[in-house]
Amino acid sequence: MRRTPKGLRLHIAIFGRRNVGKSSILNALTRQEVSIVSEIAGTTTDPVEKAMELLPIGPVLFIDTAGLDDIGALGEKRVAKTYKVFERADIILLVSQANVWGEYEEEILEEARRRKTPILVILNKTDLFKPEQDLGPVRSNPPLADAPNGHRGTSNGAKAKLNKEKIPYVETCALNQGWETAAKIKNELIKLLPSDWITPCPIIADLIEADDLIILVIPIDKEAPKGRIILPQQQTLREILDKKATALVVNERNLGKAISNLKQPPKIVVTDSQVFEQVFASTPLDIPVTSFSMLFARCKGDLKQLTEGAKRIDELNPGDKILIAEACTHHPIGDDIGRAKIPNWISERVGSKIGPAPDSQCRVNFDIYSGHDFPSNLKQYKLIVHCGACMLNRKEVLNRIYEAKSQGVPITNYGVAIAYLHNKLERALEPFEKKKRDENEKRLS
Ligand SMILES: Nc1nc2c(ncn2[C@@H]2O[C@H](COP(=O)(O)OP(=O)(O)OP(=O)(O)O)[C@@H](O)[C@H]2O)c(=O)[nH]1
Ligand SMILES: [Mg+2]
Repeated sequence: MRRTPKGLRLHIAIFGRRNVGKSSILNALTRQEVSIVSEIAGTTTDPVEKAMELLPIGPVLFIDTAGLDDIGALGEKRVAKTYKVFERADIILLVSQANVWGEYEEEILEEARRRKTPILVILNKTDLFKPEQDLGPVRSNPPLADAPNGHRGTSNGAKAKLNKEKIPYVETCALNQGWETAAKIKNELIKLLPSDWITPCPIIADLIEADDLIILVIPIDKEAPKGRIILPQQQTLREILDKKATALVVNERNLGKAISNLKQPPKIVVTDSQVFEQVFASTPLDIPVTSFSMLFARCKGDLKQLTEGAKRIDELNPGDKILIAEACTHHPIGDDIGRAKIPNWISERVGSKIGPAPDSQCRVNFDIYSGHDFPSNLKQYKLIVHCGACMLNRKEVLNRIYEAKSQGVPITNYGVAIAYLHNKLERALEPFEKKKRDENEKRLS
């Protein structure tokens, strides 16, 4: 189970001020010394990740962060890194010292609200505070100078506030009741599980039926990883098998022959975007065809918005800046799809719009970002072209789409852009349109 890819894990991020016990909570939950714990504020610097199987929830990725009240030039950088973690958190654990509630805690609550991320507050270090200390209402903005520990609010005050706002919380002592702490948190976590975690959206299962035959076209080129097929292809294959349907896996060279050898046409052909053009050309028009990227754009992102984004390619002009965002940090080889092929196709398209002109005048500028690095100022871009994001969880993909939308920048992804650039978007979308039509018909009958 430890091999479940990160993108498929529930991301649970731990936030709070320095020294409140965030790393102790992580260690209690994992029952391991994953993060260094010390009484020195600012012990955790970079986010610490721990993948594990958290029963009964399943594969999760815990992310311990640096305190949001970190100070100094380095502190600022750490806080910025911590903020990045909000983008991929499916659930937020806000740890506060039991008697402390102030601007930092409010800030985390606000961030969770803004992103519609479920949150659980952990009032830790209950052993340090006697009930008689719990007097007076919470102060929402205690001056930091008063409190390395922000000793202003009281846990009663904090609890009253949380109760009033119906924010779930647990009270813990991570120091010497690790097991109890973990049990309390797990109980509450189960109640907060996002619905797309409980019922994940289908990749292909809703487009096919038992006994259908599906052809998957998987080219084995220089970019194919050694000795295996990539995650989206594995996941699609798994769903076909779960559905009790049959998959025929071919490379692009054998597709035509495979189709003509069949007694019945396949229900659908799904291709890797690398050989999109060839596969669309050699699949008879009466057989539905789409790409793995289109399937994933639908289940992981927002197909409608990514489609609208692709259509904006024709509005680009020479000199415009485009952001290419890749989720993984692979070494580009030869004609890399994101670094060479897509930029070339887009440049050609823009070039053809302005007619004969020296190549230098047709150039569109591309910025490439990879990993969790996604620029915060998107307004400088006329378009964002994102990879299929198999390494990111859905939350992070949706967050990026949301960010792009809120800054008014169109966004598309590799697969949708490739379909559009080859003038095949409509055909690639048809299987999804057909499904919608069938559902409507069923509803009306
Ligand atoms: N008394 C008491 N001490 C605790 C409790 N939980 C953690 N501590 C102690 O508080 C100190 C800070 O704990 P950490 O887990 O390192 O806190 P953190 O929030 O990760 O701190 P930074 O990484 O510096 O932001 C350590 O000395 C812990 O042993 C608790 O429930 N009660
Ligand atoms: Mg820590």
